[in-house]
Amino acid sequence: MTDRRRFLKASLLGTAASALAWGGKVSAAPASPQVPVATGARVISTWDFGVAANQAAWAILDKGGHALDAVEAGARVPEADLKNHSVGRAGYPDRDGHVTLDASIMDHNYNCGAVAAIEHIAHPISVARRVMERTPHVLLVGDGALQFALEQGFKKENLLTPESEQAWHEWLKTAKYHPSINSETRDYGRTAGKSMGMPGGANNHDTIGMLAIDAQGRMAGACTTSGMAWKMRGRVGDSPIIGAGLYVDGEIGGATSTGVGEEVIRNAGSFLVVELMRQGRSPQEACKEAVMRIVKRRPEASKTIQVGFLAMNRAGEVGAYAIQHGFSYAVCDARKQDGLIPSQSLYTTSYS
Ligand code: SD4
Repeated sequence: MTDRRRFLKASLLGTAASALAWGGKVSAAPASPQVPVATGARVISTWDFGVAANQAAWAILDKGGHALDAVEAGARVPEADLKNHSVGRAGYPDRDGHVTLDASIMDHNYNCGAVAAIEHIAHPISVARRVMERTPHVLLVGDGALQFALEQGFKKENLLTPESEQAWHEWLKTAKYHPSINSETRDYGRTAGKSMGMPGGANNHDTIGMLAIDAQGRMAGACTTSGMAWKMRGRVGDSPIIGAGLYVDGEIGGATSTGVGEEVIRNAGSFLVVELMRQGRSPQEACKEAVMRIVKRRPEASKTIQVGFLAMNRAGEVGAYAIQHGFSYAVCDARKQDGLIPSQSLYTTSYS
């Protein structure tokens, strides 16, 4: 029996069992559109650093590997990159100088795991996977997440590099928290970083969100970040919140987000994108609608913040949309391994 047939059978049995248990009727879920399953593997990621991440994921997908292994391997690339100050090791710290990381991972069968505000561990995505596979829980935070990681054999290290520490000291001179829109160092970036006194106008946010579909049609997603630079101690963004920064439904597709996490959490953003796809929207239409809900609810705030969504349905169709110009995403499949695409956005010119 294929994975999908086994899953369908299990969920039908599960639904029937719970209906019997409480003696009531199960209200019908909205009908899923008949989206055909993709015929080949594909992986997509947020931002330009997604190109390298995709290549690591592709090395697994190309050999017929599992989408879950692919997104984990891909997400580890920016986590290890010392030049990347928004993910993993060398991530910019909070306003008190602590590097705290958030990550989540999800497969096509609603299995998911996450860690939030974890310190001293360079690969939170792999800890998130262990939470998923080796605990009865979905989310571990702070010291508890660290304790679990150490028990699992992860290495404790200092994640604050001299460069990040210097950037933090620069920031302390004004100590103003104004999330910038995009990274200046990105191909499609802008210059807001400079106003924060960061060396070279370095960015204060950019998360990697990845979605993959493998040769067997299984989907998985991963999301990992150091969150907003100079955030309050203990602040957690959307990235480790299943349904906000990441959501995967093997029947429909997946979505992930980048940008100001508070706005994404308020709108259960990635879950919303997947539900819109369930109702028949294309990934592109679903991402646009999710962005427009944020804009509609907070029209003034949305002029100065960035939020971007990236989605792929189980047919392998891809879409993205952002509030501000400058968001990009990388697509990799058998035809092309290094594609980088500028996302459509509401505003096409800069506000800053
Ligand atoms: C957060 N969404 O912590 C993350 C940050 C981010 O692009 O995506 N930046 O809110």
